[in-house]
Amino acid sequence: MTAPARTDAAACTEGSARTTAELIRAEEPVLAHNYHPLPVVVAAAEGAWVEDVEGRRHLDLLAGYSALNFGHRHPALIAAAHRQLDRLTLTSRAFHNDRLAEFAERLTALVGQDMMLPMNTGAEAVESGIKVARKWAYDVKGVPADRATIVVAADNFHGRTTTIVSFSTDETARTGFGPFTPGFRVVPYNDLAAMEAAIDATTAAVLIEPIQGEAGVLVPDDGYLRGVRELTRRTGCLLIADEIQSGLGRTGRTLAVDHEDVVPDVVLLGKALGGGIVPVSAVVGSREVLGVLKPGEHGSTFGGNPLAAAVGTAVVELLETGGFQRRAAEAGVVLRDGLTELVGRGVLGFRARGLWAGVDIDPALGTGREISERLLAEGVLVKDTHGSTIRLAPPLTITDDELRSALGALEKVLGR
Ligand code: IF1
Repeated sequence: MTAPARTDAAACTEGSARTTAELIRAEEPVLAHNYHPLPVVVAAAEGAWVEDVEGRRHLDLLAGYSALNFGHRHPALIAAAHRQLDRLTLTSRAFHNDRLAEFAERLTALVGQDMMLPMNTGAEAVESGIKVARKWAYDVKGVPADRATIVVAADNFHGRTTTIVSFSTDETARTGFGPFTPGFRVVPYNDLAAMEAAIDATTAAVLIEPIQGEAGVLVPDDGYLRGVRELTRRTGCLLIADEIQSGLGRTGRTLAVDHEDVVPDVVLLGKALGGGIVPVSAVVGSREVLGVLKPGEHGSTFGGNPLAAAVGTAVVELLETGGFQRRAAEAGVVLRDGLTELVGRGVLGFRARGLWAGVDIDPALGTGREISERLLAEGVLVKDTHGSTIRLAPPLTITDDELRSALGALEKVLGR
């Protein structure tokens, strides 16, 4: 794989104190083992490329699980962060800061909603969306106190907090973390009849991923999202779209729900909203819904901080022209065509939308983890999801040539 010239940032890794093996070994006694990372230690990055402590270059096809949609250290985002670092980083929301109004104005306009609630991580946005939906159910819909229910999809992934794993169907994510939060009903994804059967007078909302990321980039049938929108409107409950991974250009549109012209009552955003620099998330929704919050009822020390707002505004600015969305759609054709070539040659099948694909590898060739390790040796970073499925989610800044070379590495690893 021919990598571009080393970045100036990469040069700073020269003479790194310790090797890959030494750094991995050093983590072992002092770092909780909640991950099993690939054996690579990244030290610098730029665009779609990372450089490890040995000076090896790798194409990053994970992009921070879609937190790096604009590539590593996008110049406009880094500049916005530097400008703000030199002025003001945190006030708490006990006081106003001069960055939050513009962030709220431009983000709500970008996604076509009235108001936003700034948080930090995706899970915080999901938790906040759950709290707001329940409060809307009590204050607006008239559901009896503490009786609100929320309908979710099987194989969902919405984060790792105790309440969120309460409605996970992944035993690995749940086991050992009970007791769990009540008030959630799980129905099969992509099944409108099952969803309708689960909705009743207590239902505050339906919470779904427009495309299920961790489940393996599961794209629902055309019309499913419109069907959920029609069903929630008819039954008087909210549609909450978790766009934390699928949003902000990843699928070739600003939001994944845009592919079906669906406008949710609440949109949850995170990951790429922070530009890969700081954690930034948001609950963006209608005035009727977000208007239920009164002072003192919800909050966060860092939510809406001026550094996050400055970076978030720069991210919104990148998306306002539609250029990144169009690029993801165009590059998605290269990705889809390349994967189609590999079907029957080690790839059993794949699901893709924009620059996002879940690729099912023939288990006879190895597990997703083994394929990821072989791709690492070829200079390509990917992450397996479950079984023999790998997820491809490069930065939207990746070039066609870089994408084709990554697909060539996959073809080589498959050896068919
Ligand atoms: C990990 C994957 C997992 C998300 C959606 C909310 C959140 C996420 C649709 C929570 C976060 C991350 C978490 C990270 C790996 C990654 C992930 F789906 F992207 F691959 F785990 F399933 N909604 N997804 O995808 O956002 O609190 O993490 O900011 O936990 O290992 P967060």
